[in-house]
Amino acid sequence: MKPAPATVTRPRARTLPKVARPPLHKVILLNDDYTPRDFVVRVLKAEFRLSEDQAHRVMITAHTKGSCVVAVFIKEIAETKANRATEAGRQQGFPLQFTTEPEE
Ligand code: TYC
Repeated sequence: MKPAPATVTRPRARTLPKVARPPLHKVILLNDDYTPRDFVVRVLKAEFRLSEDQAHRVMITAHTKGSCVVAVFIKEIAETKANRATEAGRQQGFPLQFTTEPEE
């Protein structure tokens, strides 16, 4: 009788958890010449739950640089929040604009 071949053991393939994360989308605040600064801050606090301090910084960044990323969310939430915030300005007659774009 031949001896049984030596058992070859290989490390088990490592099972990586495949938890797909949804791609995130940025909400971007755009500067304009007409919307009052304190109104922009108020919308940022109300719609994005930013603190007074965070909202003021985001507003000033958009004011000086032209735009500022406010926050990131899954696509649907980003779009809903951007639309609601833009609509809040429109209701008061301001051209305040929020846009969204996928995060790279
Ligand atoms: N530029 C506006 C002003 O001088 C204020 C402002 C800041 C408007 C940021 C929009 O995203 C904005 N009254």
